[in-house]
Amino acid sequence: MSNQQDPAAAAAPFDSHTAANGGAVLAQGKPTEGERTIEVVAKRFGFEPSRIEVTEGERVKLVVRSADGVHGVEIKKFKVNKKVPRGGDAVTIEFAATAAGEFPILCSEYCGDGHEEMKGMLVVAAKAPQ
Ligand SMILES: [Cu+2]
Repeated sequence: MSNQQDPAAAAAPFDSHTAANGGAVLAQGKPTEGERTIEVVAKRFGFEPSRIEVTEGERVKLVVRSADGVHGVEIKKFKVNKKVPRGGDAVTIEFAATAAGEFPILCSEYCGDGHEEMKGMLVVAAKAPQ
């Protein structure tokens, strides 16, 4: 047992990272304040994850790849509609989740017999009152 004090802790008596980001970081890659990055895989016939949860007011960055052929990502509420090429190249979609609610994520490129069933859900949680 040692009573030695950690010199770094002694030099920094205040916790310098207070909740500037609200602690809501599931993001991958470099953290940008107020932005959430979510990796999505589009495949016949669904999105992975099929349910994406964010908070009202957040800027959302979807990095979408196809696991097979051409697909599309459409979220009408936020005027998102982007083609996802075959071959796995990433497509980046950025938008602000400016309204709370549940919004369908659709495939906007016909991709086969299950195309109509290819749906996800964007869930935007209402911002907690300050
Ligand atoms: Cu599709």
